[in-house]
Amino acid sequence: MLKLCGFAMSNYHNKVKLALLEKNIPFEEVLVWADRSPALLEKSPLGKVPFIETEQGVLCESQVINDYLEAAYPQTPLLPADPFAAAKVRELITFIELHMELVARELYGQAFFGGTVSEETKTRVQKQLKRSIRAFAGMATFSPYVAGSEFSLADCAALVHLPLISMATKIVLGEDMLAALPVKDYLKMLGERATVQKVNAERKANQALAASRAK
Ligand SMILES: N[C@@H](CCC(=O)N[C@@H](CS)C(=O)NCC(=O)O)C(=O)O
Repeated sequence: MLKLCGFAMSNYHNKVKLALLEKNIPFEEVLVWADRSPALLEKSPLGKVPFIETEQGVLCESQVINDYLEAAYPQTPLLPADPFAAAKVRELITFIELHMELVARELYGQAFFGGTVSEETKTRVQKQLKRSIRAFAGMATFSPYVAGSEFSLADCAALVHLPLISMATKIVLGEDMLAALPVKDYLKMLGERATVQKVNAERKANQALAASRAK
């Protein structure tokens, strides 16, 4: 059976987990912390999670994994059949991750892990996010899903990344930079799905486990 390896506090882990659940693909979840151990580096060259283990071998990078799942398990498609429409969904995912989450990630040390971020970094991140979020606002439809009328892989990404971007910018920069978008209503709507409830409940349990390990 396919194994999803990582920890449920990770947004990228949960992006893949949500796709697996939505597509109803049987999988086993294996707890792997991003500890940069030789065993992890053998499976995931940068020591990042998630990765999956398949009968053919190991795959890392969440979007590569979700694209593989989409191709290998065509049931319950999470991308439109039309190639251009599918590319538009992927375009949105790239925007959310490359231009928003990866930028906001520079704030996580201060926002969530008791660190500090320099004023120079805060200024740079705020400027970049302002530009990216303005672009995202013109691309995301929230009608009702982030890329249109159907639940898609873009929702698997948006569900896990948008709350972190909101929280990190609010805590570190003093303003939720997504506040002008209908993100709260969107997340509430997604929260009605059983798959999302499972992902969120297991994220909280993993957060508690991580906190108890840190003591
Ligand atoms: N581009 C990667 C990002 C994965 C990622 O950053 N994972 C984090 C956890 S949320 C991680 O493993 N961090 C540990 C590290 O960077 O050493 C993906 O899409 O899978």
